[in-house]
Amino acid sequence: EVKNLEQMFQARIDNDEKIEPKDWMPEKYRKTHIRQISQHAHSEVVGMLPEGNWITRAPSLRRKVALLAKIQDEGGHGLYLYSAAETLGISRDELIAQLHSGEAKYSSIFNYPAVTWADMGTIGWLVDGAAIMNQVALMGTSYGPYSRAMVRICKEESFHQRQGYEILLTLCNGTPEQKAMAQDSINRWWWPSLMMFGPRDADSPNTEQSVKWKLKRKTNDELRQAFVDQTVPQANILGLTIPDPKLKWNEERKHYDFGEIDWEEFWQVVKGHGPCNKQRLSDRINAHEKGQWVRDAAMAYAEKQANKEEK
Ligand code: FAQ
Repeated sequence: EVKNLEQMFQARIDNDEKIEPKDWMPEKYRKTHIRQISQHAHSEVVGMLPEGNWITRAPSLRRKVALLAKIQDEGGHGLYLYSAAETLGISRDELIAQLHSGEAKYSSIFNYPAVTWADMGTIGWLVDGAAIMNQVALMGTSYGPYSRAMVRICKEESFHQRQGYEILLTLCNGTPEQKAMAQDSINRWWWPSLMMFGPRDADSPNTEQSVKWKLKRKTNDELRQAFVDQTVPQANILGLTIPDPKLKWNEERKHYDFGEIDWEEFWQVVKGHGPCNKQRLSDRINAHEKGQWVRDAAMAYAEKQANKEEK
């Protein structure tokens, strides 16, 4: 019986139909989606922290306004994604508890520190750039609520990316010190950005099944290669050097060849031992606890409204 249902389910996916919350789905499809969508949501929310560090130190009012708007967008993305995960039968409280206990992951990239203003440019350019590469593919994902959330998120991310690139363009056209600050920032963020796409396909336990279910429309290595190909010409316009001596156009493959990622560093960060893992998690837990009064007030208000309606 279940086997039959599974075959029919796979046939719908092969036929490019979207799966909706009330449709029958294999338990593993549900679990895998809760895992990926919630980790994506956690990444957006934790991702507010490195840039939050610079709001009060932005060099002009205009920069401050744009940065503030971008960070607010990230919070919004987290909320859509938590809502999409909730359609799979898990509560937001459970999801947040999984983040706070360390059971659920969030993107490795947000465990690196943002130490100069140039990092605001680089995060927008490289981190949002990598996020867009991944999320444009996810617009075609098979689960309806996730796919639809991606449409708006991608539009907002492209504003974020241009916002970052413009910060770097300004620095690169500025004084030698400003250009050096931009170069230093690229040196620190380049490799962690490539790590955002996850392990090599050969070392990725989830890819094969996720591609079959069209949760993933492209593999980790395919997206990483597309990101490198897209980003190198943008670095050339800035006049910045990508810190990879093996980076070279391969005329036969029509792609850039690039050096090996430090996978030891990647797994250390994923397992919680990166430069900022402990700080990020404790900042999140702190913010959640300090926000208890807001949740209490919202609940009290909702109850009052419900009582009014009854009368
Ligand atoms: N960091 O078998 P796979 C943003 C884990 S963008 C940490 O390949 P999968 C916007 C993986 O979870 C960033 N962990 O896994 C923004 C799995 O562990 P598990 C968020 C990683 O899921 C910009 C294990 O390794 N974007 O926030 C990472 O098929 C600027 C084995 O890996 C998304 O989440 C990593 N980099 O592929 C915000 C996109 N890579 O769960 C603020 C949606 C892998 O079995 C500022 N997610 N792991 O315990 C995806 O596309 C996929 O989940 C991948 C991983 C591609 C990330």
